[in-house]
Amino acid sequence: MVPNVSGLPELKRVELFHVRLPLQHPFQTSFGRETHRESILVRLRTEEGDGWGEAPVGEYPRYTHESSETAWYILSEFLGPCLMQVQPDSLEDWHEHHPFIRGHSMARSAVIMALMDLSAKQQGVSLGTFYGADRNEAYSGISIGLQDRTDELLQRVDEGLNRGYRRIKIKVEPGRDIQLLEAVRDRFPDIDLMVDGNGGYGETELETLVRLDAYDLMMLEQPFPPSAFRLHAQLQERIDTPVCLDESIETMDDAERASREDSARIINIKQPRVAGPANALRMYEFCVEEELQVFCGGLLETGIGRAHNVALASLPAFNMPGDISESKRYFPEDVVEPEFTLTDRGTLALPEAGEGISVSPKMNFIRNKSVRTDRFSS
Ligand code: OSB
Ligand code: MG
Repeated sequence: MVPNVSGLPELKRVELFHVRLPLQHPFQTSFGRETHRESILVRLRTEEGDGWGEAPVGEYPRYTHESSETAWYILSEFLGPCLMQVQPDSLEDWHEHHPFIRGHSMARSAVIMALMDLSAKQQGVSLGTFYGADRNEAYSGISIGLQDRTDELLQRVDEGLNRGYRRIKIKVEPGRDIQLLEAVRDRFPDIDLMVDGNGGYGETELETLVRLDAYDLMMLEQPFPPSAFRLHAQLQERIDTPVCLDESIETMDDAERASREDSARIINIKQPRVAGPANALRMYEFCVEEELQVFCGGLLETGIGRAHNVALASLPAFNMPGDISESKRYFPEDVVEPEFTLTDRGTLALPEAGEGISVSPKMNFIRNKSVRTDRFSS
């Protein structure tokens, strides 16, 4: 259930940070290669403390139409100044009074995240508890990008398993799929394994994708482009492996369509892609009712977005390990302390007795990594 957010403290200031962090390893998918992570951090300042959110947009509009440039535009031109004018007392208040903006879910999500963080802190509970979690940790898995060589991929899988991750996801693309799975399964016959195509496949590759059914995969994520509901349904009909939709699902209507048309058995829920935690919680409830499995995805977030992901993925139905790994897998240094580290249970845990996001942003480091900042006050 979406928690009741009301009686929010007066906003003194809105601050935006466009950060750029080097990635520990370049991340390559069927849509491109990234060596740095760009993200927009939102800080809502009040006398009672700060609320934080993140739009993990990336430098280029590849995963969705959003990029650091568009999210900066939406947040600095519209949402930031408007927050000061509206002074939202509740989420409904914000929804009613903020300027209507079509799309740009990640920019809008960052604001809703920050309001949720403020509200949880005001009530003295962690975000996970605020959302109805019954545990203080999220099951953790890793997502490994395309590697230049197969032996490098095997090495990365081996490292992840040795580190204690509960399952491995590998990226695939046309021409680099069956041969990768042969190699991984040959070396690691029994591990929990999944693949993600990031929309790189087309109708002509349907037969190849059907052959992936033989590799005992936990799921086959988003092989076809976002709008290809029918194609995903055709594939799902022919394989036992559950199809999971990521890029296809931006709204509740999309989730309903996937359910109605049997395009998938699993929905990858990412708060930024569905315009924030309130919608993510609604989608979670819908999936539970419709007996769709939920999976918590990630977008190479900094510690701030990661804290929001851990909170969501602590909800009971998230019982598959999500794409939520420790800070050091992504960045040499993270923007929060303590950094996220893997527990010996293969989970990411939030500090006990934490409030809201339960981690502290490191202001000097954030300023240092900012390529631009903006602020709005009353
Ligand atoms: O498809 O899940 C994806 C990162 C950027 C864009 C899309 C995706 C990803 C990931 C990273 O797979 C998962 C993570 O944050 O660990
Ligand atoms: Mg994906």
